[in-house]
Amino acid sequence: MFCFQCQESAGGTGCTIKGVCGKPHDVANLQDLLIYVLKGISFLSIDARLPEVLEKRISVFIMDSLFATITNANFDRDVFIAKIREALALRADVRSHWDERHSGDDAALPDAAVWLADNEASFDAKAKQVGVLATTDPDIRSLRELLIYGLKGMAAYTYHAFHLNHSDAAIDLFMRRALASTLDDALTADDLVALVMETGKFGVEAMSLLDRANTGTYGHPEVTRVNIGVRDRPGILISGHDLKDLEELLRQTEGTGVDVYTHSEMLPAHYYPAFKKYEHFVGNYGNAWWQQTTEFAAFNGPVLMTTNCIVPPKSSYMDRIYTTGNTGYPGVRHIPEGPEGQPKDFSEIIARAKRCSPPTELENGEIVGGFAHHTVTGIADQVVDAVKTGAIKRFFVMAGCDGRMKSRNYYTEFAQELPGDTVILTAGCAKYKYNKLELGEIGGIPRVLDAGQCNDSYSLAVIALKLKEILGLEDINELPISYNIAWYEQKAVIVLLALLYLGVRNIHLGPTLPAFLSPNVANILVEKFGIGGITNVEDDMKMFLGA
Ligand code: FSO
Ligand code: SF4
Repeated sequence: MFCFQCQESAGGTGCTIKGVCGKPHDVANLQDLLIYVLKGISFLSIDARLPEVLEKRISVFIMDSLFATITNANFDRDVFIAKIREALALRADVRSHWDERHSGDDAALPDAAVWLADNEASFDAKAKQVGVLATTDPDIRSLRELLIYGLKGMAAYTYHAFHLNHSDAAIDLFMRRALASTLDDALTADDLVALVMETGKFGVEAMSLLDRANTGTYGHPEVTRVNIGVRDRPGILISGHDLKDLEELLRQTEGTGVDVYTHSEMLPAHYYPAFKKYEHFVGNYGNAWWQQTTEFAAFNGPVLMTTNCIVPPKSSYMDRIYTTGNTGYPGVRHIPEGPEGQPKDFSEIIARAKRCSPPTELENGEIVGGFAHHTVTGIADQVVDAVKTGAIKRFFVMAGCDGRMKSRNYYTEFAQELPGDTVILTAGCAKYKYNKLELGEIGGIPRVLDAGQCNDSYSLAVIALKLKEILGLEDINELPISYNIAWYEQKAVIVLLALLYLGVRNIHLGPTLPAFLSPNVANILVEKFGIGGITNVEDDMKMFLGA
């Protein structure tokens, strides 16, 4: 195996024996093979006239498969074997249409479009040959993978939108074009840089689509105080990003005597008006994904993982953790899709909860959030006044991810050291590094404004564009906003590419720069976009504040 798609890759270069995340080597290889077949499907689909039903099948399959290969989403070998079989069957269907317009000669096609096998041993053998290292030029490899990781993040967001009946054929077609382009040895580094930028453009579209899906279905997030304590009834803890799963769980638990708590990236669900009517929707339990092994043990009740990030479960709670959607872990019960568009059946989890003790209290009090674009643009005049009077000197976008590395304590310290006339704009699980600090307010505006999940980084871009408009600025970079972003997995990659596409310069990315950026590609990002890393709080503070 060779995987370097996340920030915690072994030695900062790549996992080669087993993932630091816990991904076994055979699963890593099978994920590579699945992506390889997706490239073949994409290649054939671009140049074939396909019936609408097949177009749809391809789009959904690509979206699902890319999402399943994101860091910490799915560790289940059987899932990937089944997906590879399904991919080969789908590719055969696409091929039959491709043949209608072409000579049908295999020799003219890339291997990804014709390679075939029907047993696991052959899958394992092929998987070893088609991974990241199959591209030998380090810069081309780096750009191809940057592209693929951006697509993975994009797919995660379109997946959630799709399940709320929102899709965009232009995004789906771009995904295919981008996947197929990674098979084309004639493309130069410049061509690939252009495609990476286009990925950012479609990243903005994907986040906007999901924003419309979430707000159109559940209302606009409102400023909300979220309880972080517990009650004395059994509970279910729901983690991940899927609001539809949460909605179905809340409906099915109503009146059962079982409470529902959010975990990690599900926290922002509390900001949506549609979920406020549920009296048994108690609060948020715990912190960011990486602390789950201790927090899930203490929760005492069942846990539902709707998306990444799963840490390999401890035996103490292995029998009460469940996966759904694109997540999976061997030996963990998976809740399947409901039949023919019906809701998923969570009755087994609810029955399990009733046999459990209430959660052990980890902390108590409240945290505040809900500062997505609708809320903040609603108080834009107040914000602009605060900027004009100098009450707010600078905003710091500190969105992205949290993670295990001790070096991430930098972000807590950075938030603490920021002067009192600055405001943090956050989204994603990065917030857990500072969302429980007492950082105060400026004229009634909290100094940490949480927009929501990592996909709600879109809101931060909308807010920036609105401020630019009100202040009559030419360029988004003239705003008093600095970007100090923490990344971990591929959703953060698409957020980064989206910000670059929107013209944001001088983004600082930490705690380390991606291992998949070759020195030359990293240089391109530095020269074209002013991307930088982080050093230490004191020096970075001086650099950001121009002191
Ligand atoms: Fe975090 Fe995990 Fe939302 Fe990611 S929970 S790390 S960028 O999946 O998606 O912020
Ligand atoms: Fe390693 Fe990250 Fe890949 Fe897991 S996802 S195998 S930790 S690089």
